[in-house]
Amino acid sequence: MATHLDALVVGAGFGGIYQLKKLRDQGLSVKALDIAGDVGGTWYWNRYPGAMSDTESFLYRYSWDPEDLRSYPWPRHYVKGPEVLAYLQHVVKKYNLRKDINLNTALVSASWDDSQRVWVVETSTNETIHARYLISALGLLSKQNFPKYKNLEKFQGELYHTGAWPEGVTLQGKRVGVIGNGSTGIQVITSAAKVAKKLLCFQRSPQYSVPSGDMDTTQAYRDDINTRYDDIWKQAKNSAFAFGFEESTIPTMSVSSEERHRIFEEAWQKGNGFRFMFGTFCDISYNEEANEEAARFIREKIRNTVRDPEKARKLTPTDFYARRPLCDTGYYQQFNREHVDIVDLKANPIREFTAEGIKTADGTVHELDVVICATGFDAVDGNYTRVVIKGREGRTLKEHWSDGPTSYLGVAVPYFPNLFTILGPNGPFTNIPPTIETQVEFISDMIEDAERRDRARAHVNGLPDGNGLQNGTGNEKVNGHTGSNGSIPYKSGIGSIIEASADAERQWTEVCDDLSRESLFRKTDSWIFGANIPGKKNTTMFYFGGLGNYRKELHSLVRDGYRGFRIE
Ligand code: FAD
Ligand code: NA7
Repeated sequence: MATHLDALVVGAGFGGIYQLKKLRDQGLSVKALDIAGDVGGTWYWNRYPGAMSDTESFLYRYSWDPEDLRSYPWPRHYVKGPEVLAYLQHVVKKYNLRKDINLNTALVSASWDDSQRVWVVETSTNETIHARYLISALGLLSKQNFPKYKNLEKFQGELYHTGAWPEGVTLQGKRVGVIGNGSTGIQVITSAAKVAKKLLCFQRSPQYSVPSGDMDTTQAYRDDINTRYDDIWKQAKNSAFAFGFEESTIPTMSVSSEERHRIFEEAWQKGNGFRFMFGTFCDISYNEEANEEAARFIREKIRNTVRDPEKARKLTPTDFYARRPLCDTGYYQQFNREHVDIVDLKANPIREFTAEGIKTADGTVHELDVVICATGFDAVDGNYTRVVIKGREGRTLKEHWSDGPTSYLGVAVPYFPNLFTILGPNGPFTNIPPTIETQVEFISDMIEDAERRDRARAHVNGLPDGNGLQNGTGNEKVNGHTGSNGSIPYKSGIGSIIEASADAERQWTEVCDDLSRESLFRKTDSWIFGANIPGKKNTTMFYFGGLGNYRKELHSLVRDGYRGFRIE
């Protein structure tokens, strides 16, 4: 027997939790499911030592609960992984959401039934769910990238991926190898260096990283943030990256070299990767000369920090400073410890694993007790490739995305009516919670609009009011759940359709393509354009126009009666 819902949310991270709350508050019968054993998404899975957000604490949270915002504690300028997890668990508890979340349950497939206007969802627990709206909050960084090394299975030690870190692991006194030095790698390396007996970093590309500026918060600091919180969110949501600072409008070469150095040094002392890249000057991410100035400043810092010239040489990047900007809590400093070293994989690649450790091309077997893959994620569409989603006329999302993942606004895909993708392809590249809020609120408003039209239609036709109900009174309980306003539950019948047009998707894809054309990010291999996964098409996966402009676009298309959507 199938379960009938108005809406099903898949994923219980920042996105899924808010979406569940929002639609429940609108009175829909809604449930969420997550393959994980608890809520938290990213912060459930990434429990590796050193995990922390690189968005400052005051903006790595929801903005919509003013009381919680001002009272919930965050003792340092950056939230650590377990603190983010505890925060999300707290929100779920506070709003009594857990009863509507099925954990340890994966969405396996979803097919659109055009005659009934429902998504028919099959789960890993053999449940069938009929939902009028399907909202995927699968996360853009949650399908792990686990490189396929020869003889990996022969390794007798412990092997972990940072994105699926089990509880209870200790690195104390062990010989540890870390493959990868992106945002995650530098965090785990900085933490492991302090406890491991030996730490060997298998590095393919050196990275530019700046200090995070993490420190304890003072009461005065917190009071100041609390007083200004409304303005802080307003500024963040209207800025490009939503990291809580004003992005610079000054071209790098428009000031003297002394002034340039002073501005870089000030940002270095203050901390935060996004602030360094986008708060100092306006053109570092697309002007090669500007980029080289910033890169040179960081290279100099690396050379001045790392005492061993050979280690410093290996750690110093020479390519563009054009990946997601990193910040750290003393990454380069760890290489001044005797027991911490680097293997340069470009010069000396990994050949295979052995029972004892990792064998490199020069024939050395690096003996290790633990190998940590900090090798990142199949980002943005990675999670969608693990499930089968079939839209109108049996078209699968995989087919629709055969030339690279696309969507309208990052939230909707033509041929897939009533499917909404939180952080879908070509959404804004920002501090993520404010983008999630923007998308959840847009999706929820659009659903509310469609439901209102449906109720009006039902009223005109003399049918009972309530979410497209054509059968029943509108007051039945579905699986024991009634909407929080006491009305609602979906029973059966033909409901609304919300579908992005193919034209709107094409135009949005062009906008995103154009915006990234000049970016040096596009010329640098990383997950942002899909270049980190062997065989994955290198393509535009983000909107680089900034959150403020994205929100303006949403407002304008809503004013135009949801331009680009068919609402029926
Ligand atoms: P997620 O938190 O990824 O949640 C998605 C959920 O979907 C997961 O729980 C997963 O189990 C579930 N799921 C996936 N497929 C299925 C399926 N088929 N069936 C059922 N459930 C499924 N962003 C920032 O803005 N600032 C930061 O500082 C920052 N730091 C980060 C650090 C790390 C180590 C990582 C990995 C990411 C970081 N991010 C950061 C990005 C982070 O992913 C987002 O900020 C945010 O947590 C995303 O929330 P989400 O709900 O969209 O997705
Ligand atoms: P990233 O940024 O994709 O970094 C992955 C790292 O792993 C990076 O150093 C890669 O080197 C390295 N890597 C990947 N595959 C291999 C193989 N096969 N061999 C050796 N090294 C490899 O992922 P993160 O988890 O650090 O961060 C992702 C985002 O999550 C981050 O931006 C934050 O938003 C949070 P490469 O640079 O490709 O040469």
